[in-house]
Order: sequence, then structure tokens, then C-alpha cells
Amino acid sequence: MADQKSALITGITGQDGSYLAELLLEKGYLVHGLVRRSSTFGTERIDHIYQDLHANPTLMLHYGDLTDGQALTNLVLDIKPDEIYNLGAQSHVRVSFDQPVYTLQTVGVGALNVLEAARQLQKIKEVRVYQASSSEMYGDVLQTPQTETTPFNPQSPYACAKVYAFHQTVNYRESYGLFACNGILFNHESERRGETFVTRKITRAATRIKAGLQKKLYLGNLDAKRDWGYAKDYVEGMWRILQHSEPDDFVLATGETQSVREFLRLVFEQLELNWEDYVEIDPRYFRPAEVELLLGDPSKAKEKLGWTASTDLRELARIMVEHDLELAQREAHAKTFVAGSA
Ligand code: NDP
Ligand code: GDR
Repeated sequence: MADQKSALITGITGQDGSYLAELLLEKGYLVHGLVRRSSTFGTERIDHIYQDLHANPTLMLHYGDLTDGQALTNLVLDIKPDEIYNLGAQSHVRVSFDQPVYTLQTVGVGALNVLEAARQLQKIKEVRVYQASSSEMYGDVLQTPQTETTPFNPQSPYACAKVYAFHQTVNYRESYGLFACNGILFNHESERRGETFVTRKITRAATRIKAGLQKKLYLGNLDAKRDWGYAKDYVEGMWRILQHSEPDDFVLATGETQSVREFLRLVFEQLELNWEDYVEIDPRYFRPAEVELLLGDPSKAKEKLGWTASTDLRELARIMVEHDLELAQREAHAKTFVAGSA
């Protein structure tokens, strides 16, 4: 198809990358994904859309790493995508305190490598770049709610690296006329969320407790407040950002904020359990510096992109609990089966 659009997604094996790949395939794109070589496949989130390489696929995976700029540029010049979505990152805030330099390399230098590759491609054809910026950049917030003009005040190596990537994205737009955009996304979760992020940690543990597989859940700061949405809604927003008539930066958020404690209550209540009977605080999950409150103002995205988050926290909790309960029940069944046959 001569007019078929193509896109490259870094971080395609992650939560957002997998939903974005599905969305772009539905829209008729030819989708390329960057995957890291590992001793295991690590493609669980995209296995259901994987296509046989020998059957004219619309999804193609390429080995690469954001820290290898030369290989990234070679790939981009080879596949010549119309759009690049840079979602790859060491994305765990707590872990970034343990691995600050590596986090900067993937999040900061990685984004710069993507921009450089796009700048080379731009000499041949127009390309649009989406940078996965984060509400973590607001850190110890200087203004509430946070908008596109709220100053950044990062509180972790991860957030500092994202601030660097944000400014480089604006810099490439202004210096080279690159169609480069930041989506400043507030927390978004799903049944595909990594299991060490707090929402999924809670839904996995609560459902395993319900199924008799676990007794306790250890957590850190329950008072932190986040603006939590559903990842599926947010990848639609990413796509809209790149379809806009001009390159710009947008906040994507729900406009509501809730504490970790409130999310706990919602999840355990759906399972007819009292969270206070199961949750204990373990200081190892505290962070050297904490972001206490995030609340986004998504007005600009609503006005210019027609985008709004359509899933509230109760519904998000319901979706995640339903998914994880089935997982826990399967796990419990497998255990009984093994015990029974021993
Ligand atoms: P995940 O942690 O689920 O996915 C991260 C992806 O990045 C994975 O595919 C991972 O590959 C890949 N990756 C990690 N390091 C490298 C590297 N060196 N080279 C290439 N790929 C790499 O993150 P999410 O899907 O939740 O988030 C997507 C992006 O959006 C991230 O940049 C994140 O920082 C940002 N963000 C996320 C928000 C959220 O609430 N989810 C909010 C705001 C921003 P592998 O599978 O091999 O580990
Ligand atoms: P966050 O997400 O740091 O906001 O970054 P996370 O779910 O890790 O933490 C949210 C809040 O919950 C508190 N918390 C705990 N967090 C974890 N992970 N584990 C615990 O046991 C625990 N107990 C309490 C945290 O202290 C924090 O306040 C996510 C990532 O997806 C980033 O990549 C993204 O940029 C931001 O969201 C927006």
C-alpha cells in the first residue's frame, strides 16, 4: 500500500508500547518495534499480535537498544518511519535511585539518540516524534493543578532524566524544525502494568490473598496522591498528539487525584476484604525523596485534540481486579492440581 503510514515504537514490549502497537495496527499502520535482546523473549505483552515474518507482516520487531545511537540511526534510516514514539525507558522511579546513571543513559541519552536519528531522517523525508514525558517532572509541585506551563521540580534520577529529554525534544523542534512533541502523561495503569508499580502490586496481591495464595501485602507511603488513568485511553492521546497540525506539548491526565490508601480501599472492597487486615508498611519501599501530590489539568488536550480520559479510578480498579482474580484462580487451580497428582 503506497499510502500506508509507518511507525517505530521504542518500548513496544512495555505496557504502553503494547497498547499503542494494537491501536496503530487497528488504524492500518505498518508498525516497527525496537526490542532488547535478552535470554528470554520478554514479549508477553505483544505475543498476541505477533505475526509470522514470512507472511507479509504489519508488525515487525528489530533488535536494538536506546543507548546504541548508531544502530538506532541505522534502523531509522533503513525503515524510514513516518512517526516515532519514544516510549522506551528504565521507567521505575524507586529503581532510578539504585541505578541513576543507567536511568539517565536510557531515559535521557536514549531520547537524544532518538531525536538525532530523526534529525538524520528528516533530511530525506518528514518524520514526527513523540517523547514520553512524565508528570514526575513536576516533582515537589510548585503549582496545582499542573499544566504545560507549570515549572518542573524533579525529585528523582528518573525525573531529572525525563526533564533533560523534555528540553531536548523542545530544543530539536526549535533548532531544527523537527516535528517533535512531548506528551506529559500522568500515571496510567492497566492489567498489563508492571507488577512492581503500586496499583498492579495491589491488585495482584489482593486477588492472590482472596485466592488463598498470599497472606500479607507490604507497601511504602500510602499517603502519596496520584492522578491515575487507564493506559488504553492514554495511547489514543499519544497518537492524537502526533496528528495535530503543529508540534506542541500536552498534558494527558484525568483531572482527579486519589491516594494509594484510597486505591487500596477500592480494590479490597471489590473483593469483600478489609485492606487493613492485610497491609503492612515496609520502609524499604519509601523513596529517598517522595512526590506527594500530582494532579493534572488536561484542558489543553481536550480543547486542541478532543482528548479526554474516559475511565475513572473505580472502573480502573474493577478492570484490574477482574483480570488479576482470574490469574490468581488459575494459579490456585494449578497448585491444587500439582498437589493432587503428587
Ligand atoms: P514499561 O516499564 O512498562 O516499559 C518500558 C519499555 O522500555 C519496555 O519495553 C522496556 O523493554 C523498554 N526499555 C527499557 N530500557 C530500554 C533500553 N535501554 N533500550 C530500549 N528499550 C528499553 O513503561 P510504560 O509502558 O509504563 O511507560 C512507557 C513510557 O512512558 C516510559 O518512557 C515511561 O517512563 C513513560 N511514562 C509512563 C507513565 C505511566 O504511568 N505508565 C506516565 C508517564 C510517562 P523490556 O521489556 O525489555 O524491559
Ligand atoms: P510512580 O509509580 O512512582 O508514580 O511512577 P509507582 O506506582 O511506582 O508509585 C506511585 C506511588 O505509590 C507509592 N508506593 C509504592 N510504590 C511502589 N512502586 N511500590 C510500593 O510498594 C509502594 N508503596 C507506596 C510510591 O511511593 C509513589 O508515591 C510511575 C511510573 O510509571 C513512571 O514511569 C511514570 O513517569 C510516573 O508513574 C508518572
